Amino acid sequence: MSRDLVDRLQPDARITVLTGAGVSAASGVPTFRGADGLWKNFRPETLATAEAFGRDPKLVWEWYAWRRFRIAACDPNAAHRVLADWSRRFKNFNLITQNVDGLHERAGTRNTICLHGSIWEVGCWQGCATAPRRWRDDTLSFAEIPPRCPHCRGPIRPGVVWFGETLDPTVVRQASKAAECDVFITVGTSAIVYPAAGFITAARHHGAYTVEINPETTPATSAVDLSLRGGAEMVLPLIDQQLVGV
Ligand code: BV8
Ligand code: ZN
Repeated sequence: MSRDLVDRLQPDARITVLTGAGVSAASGVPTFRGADGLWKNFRPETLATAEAFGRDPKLVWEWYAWRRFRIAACDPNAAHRVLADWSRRFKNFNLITQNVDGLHERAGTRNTICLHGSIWEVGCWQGCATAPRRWRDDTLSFAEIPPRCPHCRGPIRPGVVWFGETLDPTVVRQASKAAECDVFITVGTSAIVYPAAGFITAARHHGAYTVEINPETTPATSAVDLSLRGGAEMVLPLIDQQLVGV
């Protein structure tokens, strides 16, 4: 394992990790662009939009219900566990995730910044005055599709950020702050979706030592200092074993 990286993972170093669907692949959660990402031959980008929901909320909810059931049967893997442990052991640790599966939280990770929301949250599609912007509801029965808003009986929508929708400015500010760090590790992302992928170059501009962990090359591979080819569930425990005195 590269000494360059291990030597920089000092107890008081500012460490930020960006994760994508690849970190949950070993848990059995389908990735977006992997072969298992397709649902009923729909490309995720075509279903994860407000237009798609407006056109056919039943179809879009069937997709989110399918993902909820798949994710509910999955557990955090060794990659999630190492990152959760690091979030407790390193004083200045932040985790920025694109994942909506909640597995980082279930692993007990502290300082998690969820860029794209959570599949376990919902919101009122009409944005009625009485409903909070988002609320957690991991017990939706789907007896009725689309499920109904308890305040206005209009449809509710998944609490995720869809393509073409802006991210929560508070969350973007937190992630931009976290990109000001000493070591920035991007794990299991194809680095195609923005603004998420932009934090890799932002960290570089802040002088961070940048690392990629991915079995495949991505558009970020040529932009980082170190690119480690392998599964997150293998590579992160290997790095962790090298850490002494942290
Ligand atoms: C926005 C929630 C303002 C929903 C998601 C600049 C340039 C180009 C385009 C844009 C741009 N700025 C904005 C855009 C448009 C768009 C965008 O980026 N489009 C892409 C397709 C080019 N961005 C937006 O719309 C964003 N909003 O910018 O608002 C605006 C509005 C309009 C116009 C301009 C600006 C909102 C983006 C958020 C969308 N919501 N998710 C849901 O989940 O249902 S994105 C979703 O897709 C995920 O959250 C994630 O972000 C992305 C999937 O990427 P990955 O997670 O990386 O997964 P993927 O399958 O692609 O790759 C997995 C990787 O893991 C692979 O590399 C694989 O090799 C690796 N892997 C596999 N196994 C393992 C592994 N790695 C490690 N270990 C393993 N075991
Ligand atoms: Zn409502």
